[in-house]
Amino acid sequence: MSDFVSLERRGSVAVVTVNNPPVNALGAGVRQGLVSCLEQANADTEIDIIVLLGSGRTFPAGADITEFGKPMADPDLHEVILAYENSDKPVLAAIHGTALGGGLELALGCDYRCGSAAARVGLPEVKLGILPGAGGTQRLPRLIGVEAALKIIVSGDFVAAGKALDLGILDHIVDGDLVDGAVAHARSLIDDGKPRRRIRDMNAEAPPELFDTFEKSIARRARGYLAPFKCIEAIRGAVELAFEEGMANERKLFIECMKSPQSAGQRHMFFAERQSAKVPDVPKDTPLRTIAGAGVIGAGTMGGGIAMNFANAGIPVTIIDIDQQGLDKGLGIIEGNYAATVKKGRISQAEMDQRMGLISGALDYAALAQVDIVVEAAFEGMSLKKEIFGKLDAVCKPGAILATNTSTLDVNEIAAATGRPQDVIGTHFFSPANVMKLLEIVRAGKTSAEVIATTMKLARKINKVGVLVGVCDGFVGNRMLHGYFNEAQRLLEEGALPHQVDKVLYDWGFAMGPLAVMDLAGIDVGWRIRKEKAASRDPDQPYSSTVADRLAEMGRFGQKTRRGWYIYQEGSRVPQPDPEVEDMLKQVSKEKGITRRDITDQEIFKRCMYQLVNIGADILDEGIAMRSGDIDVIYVYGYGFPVFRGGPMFYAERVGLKQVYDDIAKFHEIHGVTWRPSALLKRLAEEGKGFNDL
Ligand code: T1G
Repeated sequence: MSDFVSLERRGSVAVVTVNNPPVNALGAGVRQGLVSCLEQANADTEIDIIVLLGSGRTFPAGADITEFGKPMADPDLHEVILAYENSDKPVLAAIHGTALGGGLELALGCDYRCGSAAARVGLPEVKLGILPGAGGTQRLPRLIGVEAALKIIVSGDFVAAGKALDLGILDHIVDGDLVDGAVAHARSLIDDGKPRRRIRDMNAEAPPELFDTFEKSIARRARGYLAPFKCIEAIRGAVELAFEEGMANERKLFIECMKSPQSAGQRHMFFAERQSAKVPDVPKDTPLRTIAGAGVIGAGTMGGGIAMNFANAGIPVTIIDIDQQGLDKGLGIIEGNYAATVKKGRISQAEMDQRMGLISGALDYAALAQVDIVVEAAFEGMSLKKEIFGKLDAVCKPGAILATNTSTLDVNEIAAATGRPQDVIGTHFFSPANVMKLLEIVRAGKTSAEVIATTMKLARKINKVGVLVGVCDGFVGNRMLHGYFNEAQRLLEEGALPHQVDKVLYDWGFAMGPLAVMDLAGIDVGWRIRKEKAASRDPDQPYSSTVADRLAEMGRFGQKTRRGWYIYQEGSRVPQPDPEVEDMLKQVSKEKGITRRDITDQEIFKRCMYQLVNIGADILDEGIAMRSGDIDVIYVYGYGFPVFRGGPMFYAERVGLKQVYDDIAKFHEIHGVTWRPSALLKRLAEEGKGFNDL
């Protein structure tokens, strides 16, 4: 018996229960308890069979990730699984919640596995930059076949109970109470004289070309990653080596991945994402408002995507637009998006119909009188937004949350256009809004704790990663992006070319380089915002144009005009260098008296990356972001920053803030005010501290 594992006897069935909330992670205490309870059950002559399960919300969801990098206390997970595999009496794993990683590997060490209908299983270690290191790459291929195991292990995706039964991971689905059902099933296994079944004794067979084919099939989406390919190598061992050799090979590859900077980055992201959901100054017991109905202002690209999020979460949503034509067009695009998803087999026609049934359109704001939240997604203009919020203030019921999808404007100023600023908040979605995971949630000066807590919770409900930030120009993501884009353009004025700059960031792991991103987002979008801001700020202040503005003035708006920094062939999104752009850059350098020079890839990398870090440090210093990890989550989920690099702030931490500061100080000397080092960065560098020490 231990604090973490209990043993109960139900007739001739021993029930071993793991109790280590919140997810029954297989920490040291659990491992010790599992072995001692097994010994007791095996020593008990009354016992015929052992049932293993987890208490609370789930079967063990893996090894304890917080133990990684620390000396491992005995017994390690291998020994625990071996003990269960060699148990004198048969063992039935009874799964509910999520049996993941080491948890599923433990279950694979048992003779039989049953589960509740809502259970899910998986080996998501690849998402932590590692691989299943307790026999998963050896036992799963033996149990369900190599191809199916490759898909599960390399994707890291969870498998629902029904599918797990079809694949043979589960042998039986339990209806009703899990413990009672599992004990009854255990008795039937004994009564039916079911044989012991050790997966290790089974064979894994596959044609050798399967692994090469599979590797090719993941090459594009696993670009830059280490772990997916190490997973394939380990599973190949299950086919080509004897069990023990395959286990040793798995161990070697596991340690290699665990020591990799990639895994450090991905593990950082695992915890940073969970931390980002916490708002220290909003108490856990803050009352939440019910969100049973939503409204969206604007049936454009963003409005349509936002509405789909609500419908996907089962929340009825009404879209308001200024005219029927706009409304019909927006609803038509939504229908088209769903039809494309049905075609890809990701949702059924019935699910599409159900979701479309939750989306309605209207021209009159009165249709929003009873909704619980409205998200305004109209054109990015302050006067228009104020007008809209004035109307919402007049028609929406007391307690309705009034949210704006602005990506740059002052949410305080928008809130001031209502008599209820405490109910106003920013919900900055990313395009395409029904796909991108990030939701930058902007707390304004008067936003109430209830509205913050409700919106953070809603983000999870609509399957977003919500990160809370303060109000400033461009909030966190776009403010940093502004510096990053501008530095890329300065590099172009000094001698670099668009494809050179983009290749550096792309090869490092970004989904796209800065110039290709500008072409995708639309060069004209930033241009119009910059012009509007310049006009509203100081009409007499000469507007410092960038080379991007020169492109816009040439009518090169990016992919939408098939000309931007690159040229795009009809129907293609493949960027091709355009000599006309190179000529324009040379012209601008000449006008600015800049002698163009060869610029190294390393300088390009540092100048782009350290703009993100330096501005990120200012944002932390100002309290616009609560944690450096929040900034990392924003960049990985919103801006295509490679997850295996852990985010810009984590990356800087790994380089060492002293080194980063010294490089920035040098850039400041050479390139001037755009490189004024962040005061926080300077302080941490001098004190030999990191962002995590904050
Ligand atoms: N170890 C330690 N803490 C964990 C944990 C784990 N494996 N999983 C979750 N937590 C913490 C988490 O940080 C949070 O803490 C709380 O539990 C609730 O989590 C040898 C080596 C299970 C699907 O990768 O995917 O086994 O923030 O907010 O949304 O091969 O957690 O409250 O302080 O995410 O309901 C493999 C990781 C490990 C699964 C639940 N296992 N976990 O999701 O809650 S590697 C995984 C999840 C391994 C072996 C290898 C999810 C979840 P706090 P949560 P949730």
